[in-house]
Amino acid sequence: MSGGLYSMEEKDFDRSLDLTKVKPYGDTMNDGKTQISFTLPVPCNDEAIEAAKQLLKKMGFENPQIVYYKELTKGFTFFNCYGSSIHTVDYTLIKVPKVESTVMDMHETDQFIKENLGRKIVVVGASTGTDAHTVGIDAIMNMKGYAGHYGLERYEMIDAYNLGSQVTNEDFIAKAIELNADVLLVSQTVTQKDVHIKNLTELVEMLEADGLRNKMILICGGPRLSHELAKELGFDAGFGMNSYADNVASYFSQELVNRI
Ligand code: B12
Repeated sequence: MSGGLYSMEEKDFDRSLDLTKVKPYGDTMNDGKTQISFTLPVPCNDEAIEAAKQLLKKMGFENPQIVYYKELTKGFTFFNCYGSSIHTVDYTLIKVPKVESTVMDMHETDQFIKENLGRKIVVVGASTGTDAHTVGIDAIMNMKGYAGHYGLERYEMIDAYNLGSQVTNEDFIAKAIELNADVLLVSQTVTQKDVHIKNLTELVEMLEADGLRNKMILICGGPRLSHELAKELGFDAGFGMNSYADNVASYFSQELVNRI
């Protein structure tokens, strides 16, 4: 393309996109091409391949193809497959609840806190319950940061305390009281049998019982958490994949100022 003009092919391409009926894109608009992988608990043989194809058809994929398969262990077969989705979604009707704040970098947030709050913000974070995953909470809190975004420990106007992983809700709350925390950050990675819901709900209930829930900004994060779920569980905000210290620090500093 040159000079801002579309070629005939590009015009046709754009015209065939209907945002009320969006489906996966592979080589051409609306071809529905999808790659999917799964494991079936059956031995690795021709019947397994046929079973995988039949399953793909039932899932709504036309022209199912098995492009790779391998025995994982005796009685289990792994598949990589292609197919064309027959299903579409209406993109124009989708509304996703989001954290409402202006994202600032570390220097802007420090400046904002100095000017609008005039004191340091105390933040206590942990991976709670049985959850041993520390990389997520470290990415948000560690001095060195993550993916080019400095962590909260580096902020001049934030006192950040990272308690690590497998911290019980009791110990988490006790530390928050001891440090007079403004903000609590909870990281949850493991979602097996909804253990994250149990940990998060229990924390909210304990804070409410202690009369502390409205005295602190309560935030959770993790790869399978969303702002919508966090709100449902009684948190002020939730952050999922690809979130950084900038996002959460911007949110809680602005929210603290709003609450003055
Ligand atoms: C490393 C790892 C481990 C390490 C953890 C070491 C450590 N010190 O953290 C070890 C080996 C210990 C481990 C153990 C287990 N793991 Co593991 N692990 C992983 C792995 C490979 C990477 C996770 C990670 O570090 N991601 C990188 C970080 C940066 O990403 P993140 O956590 O999403 O964080 C970002 C955001 O989510 C967000 N965020 C996260 N927390 C917070 C908090 C706040 C407040 C905010 C604002 C934002 C935020 O910001 C971060 C930066 O953008 C994943 C698979 C994968 N590739 O994701 C499996 C995975 C998470 N593990 C899994 C499982 C099942 C386990 C075990 C149960 C396995 C077992 N049967 O023993 C155990 C559980 C142990 C326990 N008690 O918790 C599953 C979880 C499935 C599920 N949804 O439940 C995964 C997805 C693997 C899989 N596909 O099955 N694991």
